[in-house]
Amino acid sequence: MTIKVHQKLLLTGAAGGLGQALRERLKANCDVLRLSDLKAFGDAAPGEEVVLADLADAAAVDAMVQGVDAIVHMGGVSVEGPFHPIMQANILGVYNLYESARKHCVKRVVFASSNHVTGFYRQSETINASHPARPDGFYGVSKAFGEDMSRFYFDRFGIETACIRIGSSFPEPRDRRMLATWLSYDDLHRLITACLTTPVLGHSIIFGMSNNAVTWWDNSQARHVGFVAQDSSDVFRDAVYARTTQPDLDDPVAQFQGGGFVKAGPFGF
Ligand code: NAI
Ligand code: 15L
Repeated sequence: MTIKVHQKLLLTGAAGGLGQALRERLKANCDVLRLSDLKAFGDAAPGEEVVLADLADAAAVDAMVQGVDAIVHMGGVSVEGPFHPIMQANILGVYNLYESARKHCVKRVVFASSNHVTGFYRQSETINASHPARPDGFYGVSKAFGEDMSRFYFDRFGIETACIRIGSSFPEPRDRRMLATWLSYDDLHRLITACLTTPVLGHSIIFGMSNNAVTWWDNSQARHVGFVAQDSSDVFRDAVYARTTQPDLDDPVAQFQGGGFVKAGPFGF
């Protein structure tokens, strides 16, 4: 199956953890991969372009987007923290991105949303894309904003977006919670590929997870995307249990899907 349906693809957040994991993998999806981040991260290799841009800078974002066919948007503040930096990168930044996409007729975006849009659901609940957002902090609120902004640009201008509510995408699950939320890098790439290649994407919300035995999320509303996870956290289960202790079930960290994010941030407890 060919996965190369775009000539020039933009990857934002290219210097970050997922950006670095996707850099080689996404070359199979395009002729030219344009890489962008706030900070310098080295020179372009063959088949690559590098365009540095602060997402909060409309002119820089416009130059970053001009000439691409589709966008994989990984850039932004990726953890809970004070509101202002989150607002600049994730709220103003996503507005700048969609305005540039509209002006330059980019018709498909894969947006790195987060499980923290719904972090205040309990670990005993199974939720789907129709459940209302219950963000667990300013970061989760900013991702919920990105989902709403992308929905508006779909309804008004026909720009299709997949909002991937990524669980925990790291080389391995780091704790017991991540046995439920883990998404392997290869499955992340498979999911992005499915979002880029499915004939009709529309505006879709998809929980980004591998084929884990324990899950809190139901992706049955995203079957049209055609993503089938091939990895599973289950192979790490024994090792994770061996190196971690039973969590305190009275602690909100163990009660809510957002884990530590439900107590993080600038408030103090
Ligand atoms: P990361 O923090 O390693 O990478 C984010 C990148 O965005 C960084 O290289 C940073 O320099 C860049 N960035 C931050 N502010 C920017 C700005 N104003 N302008 C331009 N670039 C800016 O995060 P990671 O883990 O690679 O995540 C990538 C995306 O996926 C993020 O949007 C994150 O919120 C989302 N995500 C990641 C998860 C994970 O498990 N890794 C889980 C859920 C969501
Ligand atoms: C996220 O949204 C973060 O970007 C990432 O660093 C992880 O903490 C992840 O969620 C998670 O919930 O494990």
